Amino acid sequence: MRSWAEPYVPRLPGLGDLPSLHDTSTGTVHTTEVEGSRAGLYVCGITPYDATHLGHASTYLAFDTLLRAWRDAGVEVVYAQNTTDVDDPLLERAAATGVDWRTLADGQTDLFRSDMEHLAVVPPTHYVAVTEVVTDVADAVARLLDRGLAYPVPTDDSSAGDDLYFDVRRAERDTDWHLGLESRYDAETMARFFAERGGDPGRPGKRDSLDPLLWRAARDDEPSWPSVLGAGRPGWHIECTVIAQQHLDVPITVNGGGSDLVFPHHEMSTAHGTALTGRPYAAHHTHTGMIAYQGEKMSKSLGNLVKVSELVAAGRDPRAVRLALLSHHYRSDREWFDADLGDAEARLDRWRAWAATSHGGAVPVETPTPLLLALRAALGADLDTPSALLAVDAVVAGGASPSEVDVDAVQALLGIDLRA
Ligand code: 5CA
Ligand code: ZN
Repeated sequence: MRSWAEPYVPRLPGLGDLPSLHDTSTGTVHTTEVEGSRAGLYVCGITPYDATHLGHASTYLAFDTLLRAWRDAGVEVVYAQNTTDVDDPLLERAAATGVDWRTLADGQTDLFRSDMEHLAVVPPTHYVAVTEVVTDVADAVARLLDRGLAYPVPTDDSSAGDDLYFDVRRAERDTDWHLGLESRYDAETMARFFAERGGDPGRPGKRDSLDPLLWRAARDDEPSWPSVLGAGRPGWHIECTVIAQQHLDVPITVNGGGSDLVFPHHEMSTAHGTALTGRPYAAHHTHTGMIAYQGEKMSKSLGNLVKVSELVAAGRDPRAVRLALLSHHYRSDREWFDADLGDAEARLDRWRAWAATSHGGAVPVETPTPLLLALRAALGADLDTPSALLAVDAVVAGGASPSEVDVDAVQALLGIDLRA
C-alpha cells in the first residue's frame, strides 16, 4: 500500500552512537543490537476509523525519533507498519454511521498519511493493510494448525465454519515462548487486559480463557475472504506477526507501539511469531506512554480526541504540535493540555528567530558542533527528547548565531525545519 512523502533529512557530520532503548521484556534500558548495520523496526499502525489523535501522533513520533537516531548512527532501517483495516471496532463504527467499511478505512488512512506528512514523520518502508495479506495470514494459521498449536471452536451460526484459536498452553510446552515473557504481567493483570482489549475470555469451547483468536470464520453480515481455511478474516495479533515477518529479518530489532499493546497484542504476536519460526520474535520490545485528555486516556472509543488534522485546519503549526509532543519523554503517561500548543509555538518562534541569524556560508562544516553532540547524547539515551529540546533552548538563549550544522541537526534529529 502507498505510504506518504519522505521529509527532507539533512546529512550531518560524523556519526552518532547506536541509541539505547527501554525494553519491556527486561524492564531495562540497553543498546539496540543491530546486525550488519541493518535494523528492522515494526510499529503497530492505526485501526483507521478515527485518525489521527495526539496519542497516535506521539507514539509515531517516538519511533520516528528512534529511526532518525539510528540513521544518524549509520544504520539502514527497514521499517514496517500495518493498518488494521478490517476489525470489529472499525466494522461497528461503519455500521453505526452507515458508511461502507472500506470507504471509512480508506478515508481515515488518507487522513493519517496527510497528518504524518504534516508532522514530518519518516514513512515506513513497507506500509501494509491487513486486507492485503489475508491469504498469507490464512497460510500461517494453517501451519499452526498442522503443528497442533491452533484448534477449532465451533460457531453458533451453522452456515459459518469454525473459528480458530491459538493454544497458549501448548505453545508454552512446545516453543520457547511463555505467557508473560514480553509483558512481565502477573496472571490477574493479564486476565484483566485480555478482557478489556479485544479478547473473549468467556467464549465457550476455548481450551484456555487467554487463548487468542487466529481466524474468524465468515459471518453473513461481515467481510470475509476465501482461503485454505475456508472463508473468513484474520484475528488481530497474527496479522502483525505475518506482516512483520514478511518484511523484516527475524528477530525484529525493535517491535513497538503504545503501552496499551503490551498485553495481549504484543505478547500474542510474539507467541505466534516464535511458533512460526522457532526463533525469538523481537530483540527489543518498546512501548510508549499513553496521552490523556480531560482526565482520561485519549481514545477513539471514549471520543476525547484532539486530532492533528483539526489543529492543522485551524491554522496551528504542525512543527509546534511535534515540539509539544516531544517535550515529554516517550515513556511517560501524560495529559495533553490545550495550552501546551501555545507554549510550543512560542518555543518554535524563538528557535526560528535564532535560525534566521545563521551565518550560513558556502563552506560545509564537517565537524560536529557542541549542539549536535548534545542532541546525539540526549537522543542516544533512551530517546530523551525533553533534554534534547532543553539543549536547543540553552544554545538559543545564549544568543550566538547558529552554524548550518546546528540548524541541520535540529531538522535531522528532531524533525523540525527551522528554515521554513
Ligand atoms: N491497529 C492497532 C495496532 S495493530 C491499534 O492499536 N490501532 S490504534 O489506532 O488503536 O492505535 C494506533 C497506535 O497508537 C498504537 O501503537 C497505540 O498503542 C497508539 N495509541 C493509541 N492511543 C494512544 C494514546 N492515547 N496515547 C499514546 N498512544 C496511543
Ligand atoms: Zn499490531
